[in-house]
Amino acid sequence: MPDYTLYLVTDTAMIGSRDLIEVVAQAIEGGVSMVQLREKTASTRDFYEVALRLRQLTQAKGIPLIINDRLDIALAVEADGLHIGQQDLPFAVARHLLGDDKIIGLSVETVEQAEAAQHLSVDYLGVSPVFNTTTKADIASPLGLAGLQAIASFTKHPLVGIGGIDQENAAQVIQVGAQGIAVVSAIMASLQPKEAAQQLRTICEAQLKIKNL
Ligand code: TZP
Ligand code: MG
Repeated sequence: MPDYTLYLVTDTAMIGSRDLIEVVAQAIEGGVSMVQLREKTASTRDFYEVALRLRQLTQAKGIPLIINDRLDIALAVEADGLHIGQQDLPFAVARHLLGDDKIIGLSVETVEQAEAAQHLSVDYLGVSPVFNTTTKADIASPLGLAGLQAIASFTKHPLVGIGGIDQENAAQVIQVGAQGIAVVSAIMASLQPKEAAQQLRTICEAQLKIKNL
């Protein structure tokens, strides 16, 4: 099973003039265990090229690279997996095209969607959003810790919480049942991505250790 402890989702709008690969490299130094390349405005060529560069970095560091939404890009760069939402390609189509060896994550925004995912061979569910966030537009209302806990009570899939997670609330997300946290701004918007990742990793690891006692 991949290490979901600290899952970084990229956002180039948050890094100013910094180089994306450099920011991600620092975050990996700090303890990011998985990286999702999420590009909502890039051209296909730009998306492909940044994915290739990120592929080299993540491969060298032994960290899984997941591509958001674009199955063609995931295939083209031989990424480790794909993350899809409810409005993206149907899960079964993505699984068929990618095969059983790739990681596929699915976003769920309601308990019903998590129930519907029970019979799917997803690798993990992204529970979205746990808290309020301004990072993503058109977002469902937050599930809160109670919603995440409700999903954790019945799902057979590993859960990764996303949305508004930072150093203040990361511990609770793990406590109520997530295997890890996914963050955008807590790392991408930080001018010290390594330190931000280190703090988050320490918090999550401490909670996972308690849970696994
Ligand atoms: N999907 C659900 S919430 C979200 C995404 C991509 C954005 C999370 O960003 P942040 O900055 O960690 O709240
Ligand atoms: Mg999507």
